[in-house]
Amino acid sequence: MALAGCDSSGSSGPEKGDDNGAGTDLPPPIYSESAVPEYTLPSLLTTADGDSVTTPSDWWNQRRPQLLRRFRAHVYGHLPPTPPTVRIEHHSSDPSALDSTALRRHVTLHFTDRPEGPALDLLVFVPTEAEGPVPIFAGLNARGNHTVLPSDDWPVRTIIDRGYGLVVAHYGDLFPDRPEGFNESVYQIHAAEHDTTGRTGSALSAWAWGFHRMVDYAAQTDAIDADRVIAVGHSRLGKAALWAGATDRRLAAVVDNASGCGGSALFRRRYGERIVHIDTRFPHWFRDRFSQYRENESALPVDQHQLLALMAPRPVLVSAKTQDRWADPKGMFVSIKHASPAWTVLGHQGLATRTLPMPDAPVLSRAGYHLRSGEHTLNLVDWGVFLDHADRHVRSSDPS
Ligand code: GTR
Repeated sequence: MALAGCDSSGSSGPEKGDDNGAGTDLPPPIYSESAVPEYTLPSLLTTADGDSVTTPSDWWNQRRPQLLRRFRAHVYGHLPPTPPTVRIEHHSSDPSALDSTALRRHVTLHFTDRPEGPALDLLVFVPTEAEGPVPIFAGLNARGNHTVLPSDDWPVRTIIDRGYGLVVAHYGDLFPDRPEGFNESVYQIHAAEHDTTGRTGSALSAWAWGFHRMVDYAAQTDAIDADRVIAVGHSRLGKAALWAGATDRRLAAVVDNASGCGGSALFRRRYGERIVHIDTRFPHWFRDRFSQYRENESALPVDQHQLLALMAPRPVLVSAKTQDRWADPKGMFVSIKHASPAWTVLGHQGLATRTLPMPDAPVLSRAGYHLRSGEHTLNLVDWGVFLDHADRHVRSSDPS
């Protein structure tokens, strides 16, 4: 079956025009629905003991903790420990940024008493017109805080004009994005007491931990409503945002932009990027044991609809792009569709469609899906949809 609305050109694959990863022994990616194998997803609403999950108490007390343990054990590993205190160092504050529509702050979060200890630089924007604490998008960026203001990825003025704040940090402060990055990562805060090799943690867990620290910052900042922090991330940082939302219920919502493999796409479809591709090129993103599922997806005890379900009943928006075959836009849809029963068990509406929506026709239910025409990017069109979803489910706290 062809993927309705999804183009066959353009992707975020390793080598444009040669998605096989030239010069490697990696298998070529599957880009045809007819080549997607038959698969059975691991059950969402059956416990490890075979019991059906029919009540919120079954979910909260049994199934959710089981799923979290499995994602830690097999995919992302453990997060660095929560620091006992987070000290905020204020560097600068400009109350008339963006034509006086925003207060801009630059602060550093310190997690230890050691001046050389790992720290996280935050760039913060809050609307000056706001009455009371504002909801805020929290994001990690891949190119540095200084690149945020002029970039398409972060349309700060639009976000501010819609009444939201924005807090961003550079992901490299948490875990430099290379296999040996563990040695300079936030795992070093507790290196003495923990695994010193990094094999039971991962870069994705360190990045997820960074989102949690942004909630800590929100909780200490009067202008921000710490109960309405929305994690947002693109691509590898979309994977991190999802894992952050799964592991910290203080995050009010998650927006996943093109997270693909290791994010919201189903591993078992094997379409586009597969475990063998991602774990060969980026072994540090995942914990050690994840490698055993290369070309053996069906042995993995979890799949990514279960990751999305860990967000329930909070709002989550999965945003895919038609030309982004490497990230499997249809796999991201099927995943949120199969996650949806978790919202239902918890008394909320899940995904409001059973069929893949047409491009550019976002489904803004509490568990939402958006297929934007175009490539593997994050842009103003995406943000328009994120803000609409947030208006409906975070700002107005719509109970549905
Ligand atoms: C790709 C990777 C994807 C995605 C992307 C990105 O090379 O294969 O999983 O994370 O990078 O983060 O830009």
